Amino acid sequence: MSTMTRRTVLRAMAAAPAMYLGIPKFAHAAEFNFKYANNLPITHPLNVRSQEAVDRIKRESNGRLDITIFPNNQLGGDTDMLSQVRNGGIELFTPSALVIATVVPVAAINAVGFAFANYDQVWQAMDGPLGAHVREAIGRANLYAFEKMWDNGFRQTTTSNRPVTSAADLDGTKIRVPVSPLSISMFKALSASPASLQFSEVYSALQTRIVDAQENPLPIIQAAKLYEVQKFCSLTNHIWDGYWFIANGRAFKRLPPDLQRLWETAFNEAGMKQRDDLKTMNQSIQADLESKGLKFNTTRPDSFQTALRKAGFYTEWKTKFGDQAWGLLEAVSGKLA
Ligand code: X2X
Repeated sequence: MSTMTRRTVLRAMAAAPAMYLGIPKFAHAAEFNFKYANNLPITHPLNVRSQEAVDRIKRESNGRLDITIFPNNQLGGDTDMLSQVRNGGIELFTPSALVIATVVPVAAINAVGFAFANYDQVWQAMDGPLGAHVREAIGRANLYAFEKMWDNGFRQTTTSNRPVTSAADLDGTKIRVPVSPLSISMFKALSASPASLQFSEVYSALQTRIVDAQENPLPIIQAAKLYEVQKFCSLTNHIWDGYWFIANGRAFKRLPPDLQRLWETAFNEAGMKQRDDLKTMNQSIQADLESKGLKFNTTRPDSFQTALRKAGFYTEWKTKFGDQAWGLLEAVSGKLA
C-alpha cells in the first residue's frame, strides 16, 4: 500500500462512523467480558429481558462490562452449565430452582407439590424470608444469587397418549422430569415412572417416544414447540418453578462496587419485567397452544395432594429441608405436612 493510499484509508476510517467499519461503538476494550448461558430458546421472555439488561449494562458502564448471552443450551445442558458457573468457565447462569437444588438442596423448596395456590403467594415467599433463606444457601456454595427470581411458571403436564385428570391417570406413565431429586420423588409418589433428562433432550425424547409425557409451564411448551410432539395438556399446576439468576462468586467479587450495583439493578429490574411478560402471556397462551393442536383439560388438585400425603411425600421433604425452611414455606402456603 503506498503512503498516499494508506493516509487516505486512515483518514476515511477516522471520519467514518464506527458502525460502518464494524468497530465496537465503545472506544476501549471491555474491562470485563462475561458469559451468561441458559437453557431456553431466544424467544422466551427470559432471553428477551436478559438481552435488554445486558445491553443496558454495556451502555451504562460505557462498555466496561460486556456480557455475551449463550441461549438454548449452546454451552451444554443444565448440569454442564451449573458446573461451568461454579468453576468460572462462565460467569452467569439461570438455573431453575429444581436444577440448582442438585448443588444447593434447599433451593428446591418452592417446588414442593401444590404448595403455592397463586402468584401472590409465590412472590410473597420468594421476595420475602423464604427467598432470602435460599439466597443465603446459594451464597454458601460460592455463587451469588441476584435478589429477584425470574418466573418459569406453574408446571403443567403434557402427554402423547391420554389426558391426566386425576392422580390415578399418572399410574405407570413414563414422564420426563428435570434433573431434580424432588421431581423424581414427587412423580414416584404419584405412581408415575419418572426419568430425569436435560431439557436439551426433551423434544427428541418425546418425538422418539422414549417417554410419553413431560411437565413444564406453558411458555416453555410454546417456546420449545413441545406441542409438536405432545397431544394433551393437563392443567395440573403441580409445581411453581422459577429461575435463579446466579453469578460465579469470584466473578462477582472481581467487579468494582459501581459495576456490582449496575448489574444488580439491571438484572433485578429486567426480572420484574420478565415476571410481567409471563403474566400477560398467560392470558392468551392456552388459546394459542389449542390452535396448534394441543388438547387442554383441567384437573382435580385434591386427588394429587391426597396421593402425595398418603405416600409420605410432605413429611419426607419436611425432614430433608429442615424445620426452619419448612416453617418459612408454610408461613405462606399454610400447613402442608
Ligand atoms: O428442564 C426443564 O423442564 C425446565 C426448562 O423447566 C427447567 O429449567 C427446569
